[in-house]
Amino acid sequence: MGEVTVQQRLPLSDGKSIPILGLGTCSMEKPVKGETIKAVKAAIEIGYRHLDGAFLYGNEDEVGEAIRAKIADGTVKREDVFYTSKLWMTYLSPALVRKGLETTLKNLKLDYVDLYVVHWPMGLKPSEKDLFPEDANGKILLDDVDICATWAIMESCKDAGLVRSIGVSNFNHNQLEMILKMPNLKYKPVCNQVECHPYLNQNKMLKYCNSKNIVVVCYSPLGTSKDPKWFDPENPIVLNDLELKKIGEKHNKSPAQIALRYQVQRGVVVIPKSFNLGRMKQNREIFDFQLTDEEMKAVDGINRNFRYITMKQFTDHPKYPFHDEY
Ligand code: WDT
Repeated sequence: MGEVTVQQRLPLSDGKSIPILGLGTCSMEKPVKGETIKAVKAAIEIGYRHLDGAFLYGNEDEVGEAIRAKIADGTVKREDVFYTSKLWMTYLSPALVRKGLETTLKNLKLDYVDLYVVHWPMGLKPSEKDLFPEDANGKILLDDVDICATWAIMESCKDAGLVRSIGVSNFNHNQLEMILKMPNLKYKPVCNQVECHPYLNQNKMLKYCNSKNIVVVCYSPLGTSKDPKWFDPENPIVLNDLELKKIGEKHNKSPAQIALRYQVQRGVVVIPKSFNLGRMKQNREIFDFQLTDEEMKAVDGINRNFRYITMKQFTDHPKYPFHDEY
């Protein structure tokens, strides 16, 4: 075990690379001031070199403070830490992309991010004040932005040195295909960050992305939180799965560790969120064992194409990504 394996990286199509394990930093459920600083510092201390954040999460100031503190105390250099941020839906129009990124950089007090992704292919009416702008009747204001036009500005942000790599999130394969077919495409998306876990294994998306040299980054690799905002009590619970339990017992590992190992072993980046030191450590103990081919197949076999993050409120959006099969 140790640093060499925890800090294992996958190559990106633009010549850079990404650590295969990252720490999710979304704590919107119950934001506690100072909690993000503490968690991110602890994560860096125990070997995490990849943090996944977003403007949406409202804590990039704390993430930035923690990274800067661990640089100042000599634990890491800036180039050792990989930070991902995401362009929020109200900033998709070409005139606002750069502003979205600059706001993130200002909150972080960093001069670049390693990876910047388009959080969703769906635009919302431009707003610097609301994440979900509404009209007077409380109806959410959608905006049908041309994602290729957004992408062209993402490219210029890379050329300006504000980001090292650019990617997308929650795009279906037709939306990815639209970007790849842009007549003046300068940089391909290096990744597509999508929900992925044993109950939604994304085999088709993974195969498509592999064929295009696009890395799949999987969010909610353990399933998702119980926040009633997006969790229905009827939902299945990945971590209670008997197959994962059974495989775990053979290796003296938890179902969570099996679910994470499954992803890294098939070349997928995982970014489990935890601000609990014990679980942050557990989520990192996945490089000292291997699943057999049969065990990998058995995990594949429990797929049920079950999505937790459906964004049901946006099914009428012209760019809603989940009407298509993948
Ligand atoms: C309310 C607000 C519902 C969670 C936002 C759904 C949720 C994006 C994370 C995220 C959303 C969303 N996260 O990292 O935990 O679907 O945009 O990145 S959301």
